[in-house]
Amino acid sequence: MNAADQFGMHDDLQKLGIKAINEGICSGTKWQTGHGDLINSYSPADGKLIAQVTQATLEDYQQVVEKAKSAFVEWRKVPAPARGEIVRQIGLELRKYKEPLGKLVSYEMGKIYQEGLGEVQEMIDICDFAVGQSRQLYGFTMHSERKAHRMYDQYHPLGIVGVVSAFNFPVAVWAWNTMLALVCGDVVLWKPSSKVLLCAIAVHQIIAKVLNENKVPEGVVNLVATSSKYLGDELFSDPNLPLVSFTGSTKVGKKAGGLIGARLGKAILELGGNNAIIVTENADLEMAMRAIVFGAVGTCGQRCTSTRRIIVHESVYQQMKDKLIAGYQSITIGNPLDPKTLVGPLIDKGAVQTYLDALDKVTAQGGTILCGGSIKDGPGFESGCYVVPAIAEVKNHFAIVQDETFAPLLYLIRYKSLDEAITIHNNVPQGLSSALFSTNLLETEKFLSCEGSDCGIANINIGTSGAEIGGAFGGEKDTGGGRESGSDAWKAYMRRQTNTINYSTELPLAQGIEFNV
Ligand code: UN1
Repeated sequence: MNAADQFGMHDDLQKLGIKAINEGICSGTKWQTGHGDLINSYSPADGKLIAQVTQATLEDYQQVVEKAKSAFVEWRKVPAPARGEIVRQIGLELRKYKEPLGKLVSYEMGKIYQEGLGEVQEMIDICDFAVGQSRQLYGFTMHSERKAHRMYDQYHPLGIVGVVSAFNFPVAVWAWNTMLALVCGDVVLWKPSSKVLLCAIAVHQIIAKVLNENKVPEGVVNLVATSSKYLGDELFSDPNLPLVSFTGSTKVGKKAGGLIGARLGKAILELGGNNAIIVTENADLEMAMRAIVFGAVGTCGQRCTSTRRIIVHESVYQQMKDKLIAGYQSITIGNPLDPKTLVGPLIDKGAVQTYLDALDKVTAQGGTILCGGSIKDGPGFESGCYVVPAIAEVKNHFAIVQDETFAPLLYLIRYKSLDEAITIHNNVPQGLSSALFSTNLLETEKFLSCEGSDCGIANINIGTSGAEIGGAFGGEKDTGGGRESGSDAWKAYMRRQTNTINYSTELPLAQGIEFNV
């Protein structure tokens, strides 16, 4: 019995409407066969072919864009709370499919089932958030400097929002963007990572019922399942997409940002992180250990928020190191669908090679591997994607430490003073997530002050990963500067307009200018 049968995956694929060969284009409720080659989706859990998808071509994409453009003209006129009602119903539908969808995320991407469920929960949470937001698309009102004048700003829908998501969050990233975009009156075109297309197809199968029952026009929520063989730069350069939200590597993000910027489009870039936790001499080391292990080995180190560097005060360094090594030794590695597993596979063999290369570089640059770093083989590990998470002692300036390795490789760095720790912390190109463990107010407040962490997310006594949807999510520097999800991130999905109204019979000019004609 293979892993899929053992954990009831076949029944779940059926529940989610996944067939042996799946159409790759959806405009809401209508599916279309892409004109490109078939693409295979293999599970990193057992190496088995799950199903195939007919890829969309550039021409298919262009047709979807045309349909989306017409749909936008209708959708923007639907009152925002009525758009929110559609999102509310999508949230209810996702609740019904939380288990099968969570399981497919786990099986197709490789994160453990608990994290697959967590990802679907993030989708549900952002639906609830967006429903409330649909009645709160507020602008400000201002007092005019002119008599009998009134000023305010308001937010209008933007148009087509392109969502280009990465393999590591196959469904949640779409939801953070799409639920806000929908209540804002935008239409969405989703290009998911070609490594996890079945998750995207399942999501569209789930929401089709709601779109159908509410007669949402075709072209409001679109899926273009394809790979870079057919579509990449064209999407970023497409002037029909006023906003593109891109999640992926800094390398690809810089190129995407350049192409979007060249046409003066708007971009939300969610790129790489190099997230650190500072552990001070006043930290609860047991709590810190649990947060670090979850942050470093969770999702097999493939979150952009994964913990990559631990900066530890010299007085507690040895203790922290021993605790972490002991913590790592207790981790169960195995099939992500097995409830006992804490660490599943990497996404594919290419990722395994990147991990091995990074470990070689650590040693070559003067670091020491303290534990882990091998490939798992034998029964249950036939896919060749399973590795043992590693801890290494390094210096922050090593080239390999400055880079994001998307794998479970954790660096230990020692410090003497908090100022030095913060300098080390900020001394990387990326700026996504960060944390400090301490019970000392002076230390925690300094870390959150303008002299502290330079990241988009800074936490105290919790880890770097697992952010709640209620906050704006994103980071600075090479992380790209975008914000999505909660707080006022919705504003990026709308165009802003300042209005001045004169209700007098005079025509005074601003700044007191006299201009008599
Ligand atoms: C990502 O890895 O692309 O904070 C996003 C977290 C998740 C999001 C991660 N809520 O870890």
